[in-house]
Amino acid sequence: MKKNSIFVVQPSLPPLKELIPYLEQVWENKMLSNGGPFHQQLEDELCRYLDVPYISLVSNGTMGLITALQALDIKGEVITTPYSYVATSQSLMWNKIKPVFVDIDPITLNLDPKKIEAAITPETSAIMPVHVYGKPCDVDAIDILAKKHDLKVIYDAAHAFGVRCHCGSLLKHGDLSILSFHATKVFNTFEGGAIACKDIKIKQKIDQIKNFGITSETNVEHVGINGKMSEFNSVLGLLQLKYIEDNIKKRKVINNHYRNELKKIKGIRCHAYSKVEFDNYSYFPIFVDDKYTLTRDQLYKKLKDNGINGRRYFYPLITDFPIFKNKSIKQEFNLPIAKETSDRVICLPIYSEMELKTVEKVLDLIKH
Ligand code: T4K
Repeated sequence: MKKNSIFVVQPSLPPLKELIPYLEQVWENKMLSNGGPFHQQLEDELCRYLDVPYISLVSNGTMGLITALQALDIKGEVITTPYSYVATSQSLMWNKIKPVFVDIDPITLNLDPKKIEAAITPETSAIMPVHVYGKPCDVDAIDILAKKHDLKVIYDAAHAFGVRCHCGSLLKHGDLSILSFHATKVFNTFEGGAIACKDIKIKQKIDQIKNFGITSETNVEHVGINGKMSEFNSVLGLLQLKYIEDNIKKRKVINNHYRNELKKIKGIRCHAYSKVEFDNYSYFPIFVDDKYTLTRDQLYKKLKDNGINGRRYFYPLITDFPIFKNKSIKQEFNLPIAKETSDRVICLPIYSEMELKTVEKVLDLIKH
């Protein structure tokens, strides 16, 4: 990492001095993992903050996706998006499920519900959409499709911490929603994640699966895994929660400034989707059109050469990685919108402590 470089994100951290009293309690309790008191407290507080009935904490978002698929016994084929981080599809592969890729909607940049039905086969057992950049999928249309075809819906909500749509918490949609608390996310516990669910029986099964499938002191009923969150990460989560609203507010200021200035630049488009009741401003993607003076990659390089490390989330498309082109999942990909989006995107730096002068520097580089 070059000194003075600006990255696509800088993690938000609570004041270090606030961590010490919590750690003293952890030292006192000697409960470091396997569902200690802070783990329980964080689950309770997140249920309240996110307005969901149940939360199961996990060691990271990917583990959450893998565990969720196990908990719902998903097999065969799952319809998903190629425009995401590779973890979405990898969680399917880990469960020996075939990802079936469907194109995205040009406005939401999420799985296009109008194209899902044509991809359903007798082998389809679920849909795994992603709320990319924290912008909601067309959850109502997906709900209707899932009911009609008796499919489960597992939302990859890695980017969508705290997001609310027209009917409240976005995490209430589908059977399960998975959050990532990775360092690069709006809400981080260094590493971590959570599964939000509505059914106590499913929560219990998730909690068993993430703890080696253990159901009692003398019984193991599921092929489980170690996907638990530690007390240290849980403590961090409790502290981060105190600052989340403030951090999101600061991101909003940066988001609005970017938007106001970028709309003046020919050939630069911002994310068009505005149907978010409460946004978390987790990413700031721009799309570089032919009318701009540089290509996407030239602009990406120009920014990088000047110390601004944007990221091309999500380029290449998942379907372009060799692991998704092997025999067992070979299929004809017809993904023009995803391809076009992936070829034009750059995510600009956005984080709560980002200084206005840094925002101005980014804008100046794009303007001139
Ligand atoms: N589903 C979706 C839709 C996801 O986007 C992700 C993860 C997942 C599922 C899986 O969730 P987890 O299992 O990760 O909980 C990053 C993250 O590693 C990944 O969590 C995230 N999505 C993805 C979109 O971005 P990279 O390879 O771009 O990360 P990296 O290390 O290049 O970090 C980006 C920049 O952030 C760095 O240039 C510097 C800065 N940074 C990073 C870290 C880790 C820091 O300043 N401090 C740090 O500690 O994947």
